[in-house]
Amino acid sequence: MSKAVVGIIMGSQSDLKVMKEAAEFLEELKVPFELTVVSAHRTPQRMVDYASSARSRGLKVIVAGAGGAAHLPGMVASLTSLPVIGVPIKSSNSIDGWDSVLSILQMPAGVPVATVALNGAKNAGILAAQMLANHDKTLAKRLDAFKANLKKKVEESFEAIERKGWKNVS
Ligand code: RP5
Repeated sequence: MSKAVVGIIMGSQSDLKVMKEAAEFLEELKVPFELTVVSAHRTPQRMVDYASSARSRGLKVIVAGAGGAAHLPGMVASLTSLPVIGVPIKSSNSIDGWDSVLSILQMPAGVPVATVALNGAKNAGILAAQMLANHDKTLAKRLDAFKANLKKKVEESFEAIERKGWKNVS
């Protein structure tokens, strides 16, 4: 097993159903990562220890997801100079997701969190891989192949509509 270069963390195990999409993407692209639960509110010291040791442990990017009063990504960003990608999660304690989006998005100047869409963990995984690909040509090729496949799927869909008519495609 290679050493993790991405740290995927989340405020609760209940976030895993969303956050696993980041893990699945990184696994697909063969990017070594670690995944764990770190709660800003329930385990604040663990959050401090995790974030402040992240760079020296070899991590290059942190993907942090949380719902409701989502302080984890911003607090982690305050404790490390690694890039932090925040995933707002529509959790059981969330009003409608906006609470989590705004908590993660509206960071003060000097402490950025690259915030993806609500429940957008897959994009967080993609963005983490794209950051790493700046210094990894093999990974850049895998990302190019992923993008080419996105294009191919759209081409197949409009070709099918043109060929069969819109009423005959599902
Ligand atoms: C947040 O509270 C977590 O990130 C999670 O999204 C939410 C609910 O947590 P649980 O009560 O399900 O553990 O801190």
